[in-house]
Amino acid sequence: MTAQSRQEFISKLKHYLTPPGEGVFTVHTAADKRINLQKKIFGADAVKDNKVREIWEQSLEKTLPLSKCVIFGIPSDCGGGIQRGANWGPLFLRETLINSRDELNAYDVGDVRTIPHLLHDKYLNDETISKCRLALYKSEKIALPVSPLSIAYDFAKGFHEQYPSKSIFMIGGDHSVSYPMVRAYLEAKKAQGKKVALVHFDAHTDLSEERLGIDICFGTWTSQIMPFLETPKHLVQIGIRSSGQERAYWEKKFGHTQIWAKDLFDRGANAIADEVVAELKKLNVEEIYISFDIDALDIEYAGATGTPEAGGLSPHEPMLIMQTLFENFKIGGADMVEIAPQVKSAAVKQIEPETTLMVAASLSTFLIQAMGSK
Ligand SMILES: [Mn+2]
Repeated sequence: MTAQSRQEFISKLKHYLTPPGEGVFTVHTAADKRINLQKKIFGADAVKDNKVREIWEQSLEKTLPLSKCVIFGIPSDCGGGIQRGANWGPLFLRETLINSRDELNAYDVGDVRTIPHLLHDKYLNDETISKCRLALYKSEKIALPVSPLSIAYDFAKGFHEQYPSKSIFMIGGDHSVSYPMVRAYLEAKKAQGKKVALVHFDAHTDLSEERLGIDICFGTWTSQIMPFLETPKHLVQIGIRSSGQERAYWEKKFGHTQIWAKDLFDRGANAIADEVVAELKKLNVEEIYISFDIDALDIEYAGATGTPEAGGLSPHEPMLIMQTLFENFKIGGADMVEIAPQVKSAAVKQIEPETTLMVAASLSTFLIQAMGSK
């Protein structure tokens, strides 16, 4: 297969992505947030004169190549399943980011155009693919993917081919959206001959092999990514505390490293960070991908999520671990997933979604700045 040209790549983005904040198919819901975000990115006149798409399309060619790290939204929660609502994560988190900082030093490439009933093209028949191509691309003959995970994979694969030293900060979405991003990242780095590791913050292992017959979803994506790692030791999970199995079961089954929330409290974030760095250095890891499920944090900080869990981390703990990782490795890719701004369980006491969004924004800002700087 011959590599696609830069022009072909950009042309695909115009088809299967949307300007930032437009990936959820709706007119009125959260329109105030979308307008506020687009005014800040494109200017008030662009929004007033209906020029957002035109300016965004030009920016794909002109501005994207200038930024070391790009922001990318996958507003899909089709891979979730306990309490959905993470499809609003990309818009709400971006708006919090842009309201709390003037300069993020990252180009926002936009959102996946999301058909909310679809997950991955491999689950679809030809008739459905044709109909969805007609809906998204106005032609059945445009041979582009139609499901959010398939579009995200095509985008990330093309991005790493076109810009081998740039990084993507992805905002989800339920955790299934990390599968295409991490897979494309691992494949690209393997082709570059780089040794990389995946550091996964989460209350849950996401290591089921299937869930009701579905092999790529929020509860399975990590087990499905495992074959793309050079060794299972290149996966480190941090913050685990809600699992049907003991820690020994998972580590024995997959051969990777798990750090449960309790280990972290017993030994302290500093010691854990040093251990993780030492282990990954021993394995000659050069670069890491950080996948951050907001429910790694305690329910007190992350109530606006599908499965909030007590007994979790305080924001300064993952921050400290990520800072130590960044001092020792390049962060080559990252994501922030499972923020469901319109979800609130009865157990949540604090003001939501503001609390979750502010905490997620501060962790995200660190990751974006880190990726933009080396
Ligand atoms: Mn997860």
